[in-house]
Amino acid sequence: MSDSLQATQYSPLLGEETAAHSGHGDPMALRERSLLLREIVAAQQEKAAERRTFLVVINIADTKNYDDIIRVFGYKFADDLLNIRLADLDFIRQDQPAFRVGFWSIGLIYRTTGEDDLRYSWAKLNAVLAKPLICRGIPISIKAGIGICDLMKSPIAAEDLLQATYLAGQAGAASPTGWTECNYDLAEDHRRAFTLISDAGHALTTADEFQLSYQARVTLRSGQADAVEALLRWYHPVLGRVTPDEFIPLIEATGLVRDLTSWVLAYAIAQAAKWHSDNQKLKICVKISTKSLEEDDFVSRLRELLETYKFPPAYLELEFSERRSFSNLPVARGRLLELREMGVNISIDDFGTGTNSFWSLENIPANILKIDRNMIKSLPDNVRHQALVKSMIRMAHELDMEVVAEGVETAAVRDMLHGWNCDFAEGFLLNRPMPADAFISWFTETFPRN
Ligand code: G
Ligand code: MN
Repeated sequence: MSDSLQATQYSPLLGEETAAHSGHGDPMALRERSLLLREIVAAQQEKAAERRTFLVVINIADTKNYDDIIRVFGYKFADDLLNIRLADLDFIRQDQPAFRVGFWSIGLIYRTTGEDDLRYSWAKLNAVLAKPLICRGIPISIKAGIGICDLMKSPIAAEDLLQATYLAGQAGAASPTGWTECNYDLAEDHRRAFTLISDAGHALTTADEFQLSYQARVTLRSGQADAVEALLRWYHPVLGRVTPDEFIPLIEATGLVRDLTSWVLAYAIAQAAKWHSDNQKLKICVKISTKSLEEDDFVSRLRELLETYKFPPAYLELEFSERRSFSNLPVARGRLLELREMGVNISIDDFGTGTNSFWSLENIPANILKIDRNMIKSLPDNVRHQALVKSMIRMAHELDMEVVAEGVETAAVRDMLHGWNCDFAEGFLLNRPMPADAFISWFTETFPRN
């Protein structure tokens, strides 16, 4: 009971009370989102050829603006601000009801008969949203955006449509016109992301959805190879092969990243231990999410794994991407130092692509530097990259680090790197990542032991 009372007092989107106290004319009584969904379904079924029907979502400000305003001025001010803008927008309610879509977002169904009409409406809406906003004498800068969806052309479910149009509204804030059309691909992307997140937990318990592929690392000085990188692959039963670039960030946003990291480490170490027992003493490199490193028991779990498989820590390398930040650097640093102390190798992956590579060098206690493949790929015809890579190698050596070049695809690039004293190379020139059995037969044949 008191909940709904509070909502009326604190959310101007619900109308009456707050609008009255802020004193800005007739309040805009917004209807609930569930009612808008019903309207969308009804509109999708209309077959009136002479009329066009749109779903319009107006984001009065983006969420960043909203957060900033709350932080600096507080809720009451934010409510007043919103009421001023809602009063400006009152004209849109003349022909149709408006619905509450989010904190500072409203949705409506807009029906029109002609293009001119349409253009006029968007222009008028934009003009209102672009008006300077002054609240209690303070000019406030917020960026509005409009998302538009043609309901006559939209084949997907109402809820997905609303989500996609809301996202279009966010994109609208950045577009020169102030609005963008709903992008079904975006809605499709979100559905796909949701499927992947929902299925990841189960996939970890099945035998072969997640798999490791292996790619060798060659020592440029000798032409021999004694290290291998384990690369995670996901073969989804419906979506097929999904790349780590797609699923890792999704899983990192959930608690599942812990299970995934454990899975990868267990499989990689078990596999390498087996190769060791077959007298193929390879060093194994595994990429680890910075999130996992920050788990309290990361080091103890790893220690346990190494003991279980009697695997020497010096044959393990953990890679951390410089693109991913650590949310708690002192903790992460402490863990990395502890790992180094145990004899585990630490590398900075994707080096040269982050926004602050010097920061990584200064703060990540790594003994290996992996130069990102985008820098390597372009070497033959990019003199700036040549200068950068040469300097990176020299700098890493001065810092007592060894250097790996990723994504070496041609002999020309390999020779260039060798000439600059780069220590190791990985890439398609040597081999494409392969499943364990295929990899080890290829490896034994390519690098026979004398
Ligand atoms: O930066 P990271 O270690 O996450 O990159 C590994 C990915 O790079 C793997 O998915 C692997 O398939 C891919 N890869 C490995 N070698 C090459 C190469 O020579 N060229 C390209 N384009 N990709 C490569
Ligand atoms: Mn890597």
